[in-house]
Amino acid sequence: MIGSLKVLLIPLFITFTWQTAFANSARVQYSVNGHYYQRFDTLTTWSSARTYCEGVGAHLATLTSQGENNFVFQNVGQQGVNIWLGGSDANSEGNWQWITGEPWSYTNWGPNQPDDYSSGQDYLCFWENYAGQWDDQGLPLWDPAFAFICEWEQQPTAVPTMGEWGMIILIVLLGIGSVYYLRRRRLAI
Ligand SMILES: [Ca+2]
Ligand SMILES: [Ca+2]
Repeated sequence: MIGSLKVLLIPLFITFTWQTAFANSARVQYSVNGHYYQRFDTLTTWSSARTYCEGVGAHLATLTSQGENNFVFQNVGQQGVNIWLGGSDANSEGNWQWITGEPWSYTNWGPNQPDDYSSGQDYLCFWENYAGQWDDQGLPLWDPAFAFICEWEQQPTAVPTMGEWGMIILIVLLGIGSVYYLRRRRLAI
């Protein structure tokens, strides 16, 4: 009895911990452009974050006006957390571009940024110590893992978030584990 309880409780505990650890923001719509935004708290590199957003029909957030920047930071940003955005100068040092090809006109750099610190920062983020201002971070100096914000230009289809994927995988594992456990028990009898 205690054994079967463990089989049930351990995955539930792991699932709960997973959900708490990756408490993504809600997905919100900005009425001015109709786009949707969500912060994902699974820490990952800029390139992986970009790929993830593309996989869910979005792109890393491109903040092309003060209004969009403020809305996104206030609603899905979080001070104290580093968050990747969809800008880079990896192609040509100092020549910043949005990954969508939108014009690079509005900027909101933090004090003394971008500094390409130690000749090696090519990716855009909300830096944890700034309230909605930008910093350059990432390769080629080092490849840090940050949270990130995806932007959907149209109503997103219902895709599971990373946390929900974790839940789905754990439920499947729980099912397989339970069948295995019960079969072994039956064999033991
Ligand atoms: Ca945008
Ligand atoms: Ca920097």
